[in-house]
Amino acid sequence: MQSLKEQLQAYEQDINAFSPADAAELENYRIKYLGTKGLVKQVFGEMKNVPADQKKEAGQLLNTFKQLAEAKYEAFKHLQEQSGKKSNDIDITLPGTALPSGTRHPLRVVENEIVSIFEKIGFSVATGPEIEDDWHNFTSLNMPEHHPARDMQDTFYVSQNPDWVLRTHTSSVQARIMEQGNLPVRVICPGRVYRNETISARAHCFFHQCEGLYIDKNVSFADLKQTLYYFVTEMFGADTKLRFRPSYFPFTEPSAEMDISCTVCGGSGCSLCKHTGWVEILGCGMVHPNMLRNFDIDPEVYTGFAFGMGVERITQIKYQVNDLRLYSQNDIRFLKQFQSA
Ligand code: 2U9
Repeated sequence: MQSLKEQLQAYEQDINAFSPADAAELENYRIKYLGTKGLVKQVFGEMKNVPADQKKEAGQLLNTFKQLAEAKYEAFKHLQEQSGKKSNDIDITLPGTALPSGTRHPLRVVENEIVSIFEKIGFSVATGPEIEDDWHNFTSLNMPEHHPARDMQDTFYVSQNPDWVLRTHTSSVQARIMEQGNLPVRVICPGRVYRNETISARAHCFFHQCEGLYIDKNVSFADLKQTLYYFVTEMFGADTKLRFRPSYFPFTEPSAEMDISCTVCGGSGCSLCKHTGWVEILGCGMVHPNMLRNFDIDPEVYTGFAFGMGVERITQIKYQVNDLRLYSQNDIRFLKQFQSA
């Protein structure tokens, strides 16, 4: 009986150490232990030699050994079936399922391009709050109490506090920059602005601006023209022509509106340029001396220029998008035409 016990202990150690690398090794295990001439059958054959008073204990030992041998086989068989099943289900040599990649919003594409052009010549990006106070959005920008831009039909006021508005331009950011008093100033201010307009193809209650401000010693109108010339040639191509027309803005003097030669028809006339050959893209001017004084900057020592453009306007010129509502309707057929992320 002792020798039977020792024999079974040795077999059980082998079984516990067994780990088949593949189905062939598992099949060899099955034949060795569970086959018609296997070890389980052999040791059960030994029972005829066990004395009667030890047969019960021997039978228990033999059944435990048999159950261990069978359980080990079933466990590895199930494991191999599962892994075999998985590998049959998926053919890993097939091309992957392309996940649709997103695209950047066209206004973001254009804003990024505008900003990067000015960053290349030393401008830094400045941002500010979209809910602004009266001082930063109007008064500090030379727009006195009864300026028409303050009218309710143009501006969204916050009902909780009449001093607060949804900013009508990103000029408020430039006002905050000037307030800090760190000179020189060379900033580009992109952002969303709000106007109390009826929504249509040509007008919207919010849109996006990029305004720039450069304040230093000896800044001239020539610097403004050269800077904007650099911008339009980078944005619309080296052959782009530009012209300035006198205009008025409360925060600049002199003020001008700048046109570029039509990028669609090259100047011969089309619907984009309304058959004039010229397309207005921005407003600009020298910073009004009152503005500098509003922020304790001596206009006898410092001068500056500023400009402002609508991102939707630049996008319309670049991509012929003629309905402002398309930008906020989340129509994937429109959006997916633009730069992949
Ligand atoms: C400060 C000083 C000067 C910002 C300027 C314009 C001209 C301008 C419009 C163009 C189309 C806004 O998007 S738009 O509707 N802007 O024409 N903006 S000069 O001048 C400033 C701003 C802040 C402290």
